[in-house]
This record gives sequence, structure tokens and C-alpha cells, in this order.
Amino acid sequence: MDIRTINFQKRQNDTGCLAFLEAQRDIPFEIKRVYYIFNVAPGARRGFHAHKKLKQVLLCINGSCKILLDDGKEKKTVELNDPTQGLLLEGTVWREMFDFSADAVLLVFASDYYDENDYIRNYNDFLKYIREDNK
Ligand code: T46
Repeated sequence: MDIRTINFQKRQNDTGCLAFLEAQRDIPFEIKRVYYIFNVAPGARRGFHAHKKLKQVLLCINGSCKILLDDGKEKKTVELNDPTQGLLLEGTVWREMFDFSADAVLLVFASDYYDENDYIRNYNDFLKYIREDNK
């Protein structure tokens, strides 16, 4: 599985750090939605779904968390712990988010508006979908 990360630019001086990203330059799609996940209960695991079309960039702007990615052939875990590094998710990949630190804020840039019809929330349906998609 090809894991793609994006390094955002950072300006740092004695007074602190400033990182920035520009739509369609640093993020390879038009951003239509931004959401963030925070105050995650200790030990909680989220996600358990794949998307049919949605593209997203995930980054932990504070704290850390882990993302399990599963393309139906292999599984990989990525740790997000750097506010200047984003994880690009495109294609139909099953994801689970876990090991959130108490202070974690997971920020997500998405290529489209929220649409429950784009979610595959059952693992067997996911396997069936990617088999049919790859025919
Ligand atoms: C993803 C991972 C990384 C909305 O109403 N609007 C929204 O924009 C979003 C993202 C969610 N919702 C609703 C849908 C559910 O009733 O908020 C509730 C929680 O969503 P969900 O259980 O899907 O949250 P996660 O953390 O499991 O997954 C989220 C995103 O939904 C998903 O696209 O890739 O973060």
C-alpha cells in the first residue's frame, strides 16, 4: 500500500511556530469541508469505514493518534504526531483511528460535503466493493 504524506511549510522563530497550507497547492484537491475530532475518550477507537469517492488529508495539529489503513490486501498503521505533516487518503481504504493522546486534535480536510452514501461502514461490504471496483 502506498502511504502518501504531505509536509507543510513552517516558519519558526523565538516567538513560536507557524505552519501553513494552501488549497490546491499543498492539498491536491479542492477543499469543500473541514472537520476536527477532539476530546476523544481514553482507549476509544473510531472510523471503521471506507469511502467510495472522498479524498481527505488528516493531520494531528495537537497531540497524537494512530491510523490503521487497510486496502483489502495489506494493513499499515501510521502515527500522526507532527502538526506539519498530513496523511493523504484517497481511494477506497478502510480506516480506524486509535491511541489518541488526551490532547489530540485530528484535523481533516475533505474533498466533498458530508454524504453518508459515500461511506462503507461494513467490512465485508468494503471487501466486496473493492473486488467489484477492481474488475
Ligand atoms: C473519516 C474519519 C477520519 C457529520 O454530520 N458531518 C461530518 O462532516 C462528519 C465528518 C460527520 N458527521 C456526523 C456523522 C456521525 O453521526 O458525525 C457523526 C460522527 O461521524 P463518524 O462516526 O463518521 O466519525 P469518525 O470519527 O468515525 O470518522 C470521521 C469521518 O466521518 C470520516 O469521513 O474518514 O473521521
